[in-house]
Amino acid sequence: MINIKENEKLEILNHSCAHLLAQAVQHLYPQAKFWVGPAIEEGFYYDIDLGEEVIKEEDLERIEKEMKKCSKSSKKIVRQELTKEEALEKFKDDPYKIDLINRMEEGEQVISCYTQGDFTDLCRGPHVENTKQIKYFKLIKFSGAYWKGDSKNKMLQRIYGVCFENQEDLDACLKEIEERKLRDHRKIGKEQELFMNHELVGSGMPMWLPNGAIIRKQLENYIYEKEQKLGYLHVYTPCVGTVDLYKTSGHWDHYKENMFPMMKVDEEEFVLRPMNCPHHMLIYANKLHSYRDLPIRIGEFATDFRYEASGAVKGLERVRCMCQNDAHLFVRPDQIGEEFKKVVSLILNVYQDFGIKDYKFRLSLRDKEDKEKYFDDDKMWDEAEAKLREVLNDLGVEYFEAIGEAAFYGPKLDVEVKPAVGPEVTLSTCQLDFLLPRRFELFYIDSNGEKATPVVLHRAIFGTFDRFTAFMIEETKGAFPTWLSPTQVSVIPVNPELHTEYAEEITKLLRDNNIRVELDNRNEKLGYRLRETQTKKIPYTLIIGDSEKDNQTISYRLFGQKDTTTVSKEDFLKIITEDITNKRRA
Ligand code: TSB
Ligand code: ZN
Repeated sequence: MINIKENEKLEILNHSCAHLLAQAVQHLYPQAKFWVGPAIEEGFYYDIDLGEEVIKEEDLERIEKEMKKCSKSSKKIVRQELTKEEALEKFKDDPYKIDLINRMEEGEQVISCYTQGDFTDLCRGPHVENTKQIKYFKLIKFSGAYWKGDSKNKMLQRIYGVCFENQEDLDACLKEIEERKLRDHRKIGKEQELFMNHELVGSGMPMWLPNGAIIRKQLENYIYEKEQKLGYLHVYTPCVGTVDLYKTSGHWDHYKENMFPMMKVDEEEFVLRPMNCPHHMLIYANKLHSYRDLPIRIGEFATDFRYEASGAVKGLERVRCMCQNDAHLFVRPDQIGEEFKKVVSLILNVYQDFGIKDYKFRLSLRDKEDKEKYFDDDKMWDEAEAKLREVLNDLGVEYFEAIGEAAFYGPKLDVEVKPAVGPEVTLSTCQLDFLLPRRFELFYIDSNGEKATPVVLHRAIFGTFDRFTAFMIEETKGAFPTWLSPTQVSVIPVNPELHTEYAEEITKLLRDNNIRVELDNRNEKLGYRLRETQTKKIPYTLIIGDSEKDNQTISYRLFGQKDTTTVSKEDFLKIITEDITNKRRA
């Protein structure tokens, strides 16, 4: 999809279209007050206060019609520059604009506004010259958006749209948006019964249904085996800790707004844990370590709870209760580079197994000004960031930098992917931490017999099983490779009366060989049952009729294909086992 922000002409056009939207809304809702309407990567939006009114699906069409009218009226878009006083006077009845004007520094900027016919908006511009140039647009969706993104403020109505220079580009974009909606893991998750939510459990607390649980178990087994081979030591720890534990780690001071509130049990104060690092630090400290023992890699599939804003929670992708594929690697300073390299190799190796190709490495750094979010020790941060850059340059991976995205305890290398709907998210992460080992007074005995402080790498390859599964659902559009498919084989006797016995024999054979198989001998038409294996996206469909029964063979069809292949039972077992071992898509 075209990134509007990377194309100046399109950015101006989309921003102008936001004004056209505002003009149309003003015609239809005279009470409307406008906050901001920027161009974004995927088009534009406008945040609007409609008083008591709430936008509904059918309103978009009405607004769009009015926008077409405004466009056709061919009004010149005229820029006017104002002093602050003039601007305050002009917009005196509009508290939102007054807020914007007051935030502009005296003398720092020229205050400008743009007028098209009966509509004037405070805006830096630039814009196209005439409304008739804004022709190929579409309103896409709407949502609530708190004023200034703060849930304590009023909820405004946000309307999104896109605008292009010609019909073909608009059509191509709309087609992609439609396709993305079909890929949305929330939609597929419901259709394939992978997970569900219930208001009695709570927002952002998905429950994994049997089909989803199979996928998750496969992911767990897969990564556990890889980590075992790499010398990780897996542990189980409780998903609560005392407030004191999180005071020691620094989470209480720097991560509190992401945590669930404290609960008191007898005299102890507990929190649901947002991260597992403190528990793993204590496990490290449980034993004396020599420099020869390092690196020590402590892994856990660990449940965490985080406060995410209710508007931000999304399916399995952004949850409040999650399970990290976590590990903390305790290393000597001279081992940082090598150990980091191993983590990056593991990430790349896993992505290859899952066929993930579209991702970006992001070097997440602190925001030096933000003393609240980040632990205040410039020297430590400078050292950690320089070291991480050095490691990345040695590795030769391409990355971009993002200020203010680091963890409170150190800089990170994050892997970003783009979900079907919504902004980029982080999957894998590898983080460099000089802080927590100090706070927990961890040490090992170095080669001189002295106490030395280890460095910790925090890493999660899948990120969380939740987010990774959401991503895989979208990558595969729900047609999982055989090894991950909840049902791998559907056995269909052509005539349930005549062929069920042989079909049952095959089902048992497959089940005995650990293949996830279902027998569909319902009294339904063959065509109906075959279609269902396609909607369920089952990799292998076996069609069992007279010929198969007489010759003791199997005829199979792969998902999405029409032709049928006939083989012996032994050969079929070989084919599907190989498919599973190679993690191939059928
Ligand atoms: C890697 N202490 C480290 C850990 O040792 C840590 O917690 N890092 S994290 O904060 O970056 O989280 C790890 C991963 O969890 C992220 O990379 C991301 O993939 C995933 N994640 C974070 N928040 C959520 C959420 N709300 N829902 C689902 N997954 C999430
Ligand atoms: Zn950690």
